[in-house]
Amino acid sequence: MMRNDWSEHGFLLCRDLIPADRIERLLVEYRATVLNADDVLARQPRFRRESGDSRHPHAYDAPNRLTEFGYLAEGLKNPHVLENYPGFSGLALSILCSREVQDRLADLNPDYAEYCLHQSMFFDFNPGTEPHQDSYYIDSEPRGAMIGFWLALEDIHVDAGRFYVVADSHVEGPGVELFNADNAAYLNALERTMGGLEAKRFVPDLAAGDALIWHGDVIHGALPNVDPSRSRKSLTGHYIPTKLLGRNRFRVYGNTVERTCLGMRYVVTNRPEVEPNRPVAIRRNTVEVAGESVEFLAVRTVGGEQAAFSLPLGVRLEDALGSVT
Ligand SMILES: O=C(O)CCC(=O)C(=O)O
Repeated sequence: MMRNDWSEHGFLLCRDLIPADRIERLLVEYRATVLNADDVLARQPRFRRESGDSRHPHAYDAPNRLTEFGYLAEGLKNPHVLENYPGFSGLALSILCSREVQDRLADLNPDYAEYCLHQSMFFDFNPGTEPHQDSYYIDSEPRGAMIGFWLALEDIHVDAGRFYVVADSHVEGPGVELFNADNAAYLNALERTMGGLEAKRFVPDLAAGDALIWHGDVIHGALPNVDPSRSRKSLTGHYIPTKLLGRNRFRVYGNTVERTCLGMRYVVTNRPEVEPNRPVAIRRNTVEVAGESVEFLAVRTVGGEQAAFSLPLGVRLEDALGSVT
């Protein structure tokens, strides 16, 4: 089977996409700040069947919990808009919105030259991720144009819980009819489907800087971690063509608040109607990243989830970070 054929198999393996020095900068900043954070951060819910939640939780807030080996036990939701960690968010954004990512996305479908980053995740450690399709949780409106992106931030050890995609499952997997099922029923159905698709599970050996890109309907997940001394550092983005709106199973995101980084749109929040997007505090931050002084503007808006981040007016991220192309 050709492993790299986007149109046929629904995913793309990109070796050496992001240079090591940019990943190292992000991890240096992560270890210096976020890993030791004592505030409450937005977490990415695991795709758990036992949650019994018919409305899959959007996110939850929790203080850092470290594993016995000192890794962050729970993944971060939307690391690109952490108001208290603008250096980390800026570096994550500079990767997620990089020219390298933009170019790969633009090549996928002639109808969509430009994409917007709608959601992101950062993992230091991962106990395993149940097989799922992103389009159950986040998709474009009309459906079918959402793209997932997973970047290895270190060489992922075979025992660390490698990420996988199931080739062709965007065509052979369950369709949207299953999307009426609640989260637990959906994940159970997916597991049954996986039985028939096992032979098509592709578990690449990813080194730092390698990435996988997949169609939103492609089934994917991560194998269980079998050696807790192994971290599994990764950065994920979910992108939707700028021409289209985003949506979840319940509603269309008709009113997202967006900003631009390196020429790419990114969503600050898709819930402005819940908490109005009114800045209540603006702070200028200067952080040292790998010996360089990087200046950012942190914007807090009404309500915790409205946390926003942006560069000071007139300062381009390239200028702040040095060349990132
Ligand atoms: O990194 C993981 O294990 C989960 C990520 C994922 O499922 C996603 O990006 O959609």
